[in-house]
Amino acid sequence: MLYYVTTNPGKIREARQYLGDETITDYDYDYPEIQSESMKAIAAEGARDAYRKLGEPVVVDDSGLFVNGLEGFPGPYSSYVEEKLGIERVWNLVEPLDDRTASFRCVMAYCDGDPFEASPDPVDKDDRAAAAASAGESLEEDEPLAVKLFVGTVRGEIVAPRGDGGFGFDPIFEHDDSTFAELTSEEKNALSHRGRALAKFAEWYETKDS
Ligand code: ITT
Repeated sequence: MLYYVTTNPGKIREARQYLGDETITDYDYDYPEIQSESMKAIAAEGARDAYRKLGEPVVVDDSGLFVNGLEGFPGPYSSYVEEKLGIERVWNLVEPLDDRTASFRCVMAYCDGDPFEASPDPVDKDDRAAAAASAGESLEEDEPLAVKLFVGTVRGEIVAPRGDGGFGFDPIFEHDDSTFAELTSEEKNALSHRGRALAKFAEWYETKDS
């Protein structure tokens, strides 16, 4: 069984829709997010931490909204911005801009403790070294647990909120004339950052041990 590690029920709903109920179990664990601007580093360290805690194969999904007219903000700070400002105020910030284009990005990190062929290493070595240094430690000598990363992105535009489906920033993210909140999970998965990352993951996972 594979554990999808998140505190966000919206992510679980979409992962279940894509992978099927029998493939994943949700694991409501708030893994510590390292301070980094790299979503790959955040997801990789999150997956290692969750695997160490659980001892079972895990997937961590770190996602963010990147608004081009705001130089990619909120990006890795998306969760904080959604919580503190809310999507209505994000729309208010973006509305006066000439460039309202944006993208969603999802990085999925898989770890099962096996030394399988990992994503090109060291994606996050600098971040791990910085995190260790700020904690007054040196980077462990041993090889870190292998992590495989899958990235999905989708482009769109920030618009006034529409629709009551989805979650998070979905009501203000428009792609092909619909906001993500106007789509079913299945329709969203067919286009979205998460759906694209899930497709890459599912293809790899199916053949992993063969
Ligand atoms: P976990 O870290 O526990 O998985 P989270 O909600 O904090 O949950 P992220 O850091 O990946 O997850 O998400 C950053 C923000 O982006 C957060 O406010 C989410 O609600 C939002 N978000 C993530 N995926 C989204 C999606 O598909 N559609 C809309 N908003 C999304």
